[in-house]
This record gives sequence, C-alpha cells and structure tokens, in this order.
Amino acid sequence: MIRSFTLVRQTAPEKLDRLASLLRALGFEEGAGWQDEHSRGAPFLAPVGSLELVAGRAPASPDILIEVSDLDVAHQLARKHLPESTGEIEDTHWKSRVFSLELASNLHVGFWAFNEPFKSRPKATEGDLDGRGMRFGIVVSRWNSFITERLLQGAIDALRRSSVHSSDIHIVRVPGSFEIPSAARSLAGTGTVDAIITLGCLIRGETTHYEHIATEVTRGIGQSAQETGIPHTYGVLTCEDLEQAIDRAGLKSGNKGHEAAISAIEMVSLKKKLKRGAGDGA
Ligand code: RBF
Repeated sequence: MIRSFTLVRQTAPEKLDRLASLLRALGFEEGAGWQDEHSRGAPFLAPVGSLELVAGRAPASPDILIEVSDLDVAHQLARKHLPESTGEIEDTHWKSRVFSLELASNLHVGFWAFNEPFKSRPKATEGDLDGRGMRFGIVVSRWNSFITERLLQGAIDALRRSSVHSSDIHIVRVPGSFEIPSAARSLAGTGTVDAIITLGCLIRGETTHYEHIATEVTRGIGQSAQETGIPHTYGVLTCEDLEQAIDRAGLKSGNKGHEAAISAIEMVSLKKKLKRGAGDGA
C-alpha cells in the first residue's frame, strides 16, 4: 500500500538554489521539479528511507537523520555551501557522530555516520571491469553475419578498452546459432579461456523453427557453463525482424556484443574473488 513518503518544507526563494546545490553535492538524486507563477519545488530523493518510532532516549535532536558514508566530507560540503547553518560534529551515545544543518527555519537535519562504518552490514562481492591478463573465447555465428559481425566488433572493442590483449582473444566461428553451444563446450574444455562470449542472431521472420532454436541455444549455452564452470555470457539476439536486430547491434539501444563482453570480464573477476574467499566486501 505505501509507496513513498515526502516531507515538504518551505525555504526562502534566494536560499533554494544554494540548498539544492548542497543536496546535489551530498549525493541526493534530484526528482522532477515543478514551478508555477507563485512558487517552485525541488524534490530530492534518498535511496532508502524509514519512519522510526523510539521509546526512551531519542538518538539525536534533529527529527530527520541522514546517514552518509563520509561524515567529514559531508561536513566540509555543508560548511562550504551553508556556513551559517552548519553545526559542529559531535559524538552521539550510539557509536556514531552527527552534525546538524538548518535547511529551513523549521527544518533541522542531522547528518551522521557510524564510527566503524558498515561493520554490521552484509558483505557484498562483485567483479570489476579490469580485463588485464584475462583470456576470452568468442563464439560467433555466421548466420545473419551482417548483424553478428557488428556484435563481434562491439565485443572486441569492449575487451580491448578493458585492457584485454588481442592475443588473449580467441574467435571461433560457427555456421549458425544452433552450433554455438557445442563449439562453446569444446572451447571451454580446452582450458585456454577464462570466459566465453556467445554471439548470434535469430530473426523470427526468417526462421520457422525460431522458438525451438532459441530455446535450445539458450539451454545449451547454460549447460556448457554449468558443466565446465567457465562463465559464458549471452549475446545471442532473438528478434522479431531485421530492424530490431540492427537496433541491438550498435545503432540505437547499444550493442549486445559489447554488453556480453563487459559481463564476461565482470564474471571472470567475480570468479577470481570468490575463489580467493573474498569476504572483504571487495
Ligand atoms: N541461424 C541463426 O543463427 N539465425 C537464424 O535466424 C537462423 N534461421 C534459420 C532458419 C532455418 C529455416 C534453418 C534451417 C536454419 C536457420 N539457422 C539460423 C541456422 C541454424 O542455427 C543452424 O546453423 C543450421 O540449421 C545448421 O544446423
């Protein structure tokens, strides 16, 4: 039922722009503003919000508490934008520090951060996009080569820009998308690549068995990845018509070959981190 909550506060017109630039600098996402002949509104969105009820001692005097990742930087920014409204940083009784900022005459906000940040938070591991030293196989189908060659160029471009050496890219061409899984499985079995990028293009208009081929290709690529433990990424387009295929191969909505290559780099990096037992939140 609940979708969001909004706190509305009035501020002096001449102060609104300074406040807005401070909130922007602190990392608030700017919402859709509005203006009419009498007034204007500037919404700022926080990624997480909560309404907290407390019995006993309140955590801090301002009603609104905004957690930040670096309190000292937030304090410097507040000092720079609104020196007259920014209080000193103080310790709280709950292992954190806070400073108060008067955003409007009836709106005091407390910015705060834990002294030992993120200690009790869940750890997250994710791969990064540095491809140095990684080896990739690209299995690409010749069917609809007008499209698949563009996907291939997109993939190579992504790998090269992420510092993958040309000699560490092994391109394998197959007749059509149906052949991609078996070639990927053979390539994965050689142990010479860290990940495989699969590229193909199925167009419904031209392929009566479109559904069957698409299902089989997807299943086969997934199976090869599971059997070999080598990440496979999916750059096989399944399109209604040629125009849609062109759009996905580098003109309007990006290049799916490029995206599949970026995902492959991320997966190799992630796999390495998980192998190292990265409980370090890396
Ligand atoms: N392969 C593709 O990668 N994309 C297609 O759109 C496609 N359409 C096909 C339509 C028909 C009627 C047939 C028989 C094959 C098609 N193929 C297509 C090729 C298929 O993936 C495979 O290479 C061949 O069937 C040889 O096994």
